[in-house]
Amino acid sequence: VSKTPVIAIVAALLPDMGIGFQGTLPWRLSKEMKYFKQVTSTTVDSNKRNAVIMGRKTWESIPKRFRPLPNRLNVVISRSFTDNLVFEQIDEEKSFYKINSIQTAVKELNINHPDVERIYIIGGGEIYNASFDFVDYWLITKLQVLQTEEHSMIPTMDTFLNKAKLIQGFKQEDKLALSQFLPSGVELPDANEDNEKGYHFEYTLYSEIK
Ligand code: FOL
Repeated sequence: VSKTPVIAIVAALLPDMGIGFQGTLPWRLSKEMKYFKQVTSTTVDSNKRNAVIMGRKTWESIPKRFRPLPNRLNVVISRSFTDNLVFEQIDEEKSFYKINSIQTAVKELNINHPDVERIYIIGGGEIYNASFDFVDYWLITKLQVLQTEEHSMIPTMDTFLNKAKLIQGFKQEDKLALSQFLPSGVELPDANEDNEKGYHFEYTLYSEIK
């Protein structure tokens, strides 16, 4: 895939690489969601915007009132968006496109959208696992369930990322590198770490091993 804008995966995951259960996120963490929104919306150049690429199931998991995700060019991937209409613009104002493959999506953004500053791949499992080979960065929120004496509340998961591919292809950058990677305006907590609803989480950056 030829590419100009930086392409980054944005994901929140548990230590076992779990990201989802029955088509949705197993947690509802408002601080983490605010970070997701800021990261994917903010650009350095105010005349540009970012694109978010997602699979059809992820699109359907976003509450209707929040989609298309505002201030971002939304691209939804589905194999059933086939035939000759590979790049169909559904609604110009709402900037929601549907495309039949992720490679086509990246290509089309490169060719027809010079106003796109960064491309963020926002899931889900199938899309992430198909993107390892051409993404530059991973913005991973590492979640941990805080253990209490009575019980651990680790949610049931049915969707996972490919850990081997992450470890073999990417290396974790330090905390400073994350703040330098993100446009100013994206707020990071002290030490890039936070807590909410029995979860501890750390915002991290991984870059491709060249
Ligand atoms: N990456 C990270 N770090 N956290 C996530 O929760 C996450 N979620 C997805 C992909 N990557 C992620 C996919 N799931 C919304 C809902 C689900 C979703 C992604 C986005 C959503 O509604 N976002 C709104 C804000 C909603 C709110 O304020 O509660 C948005 O405008 O981004």
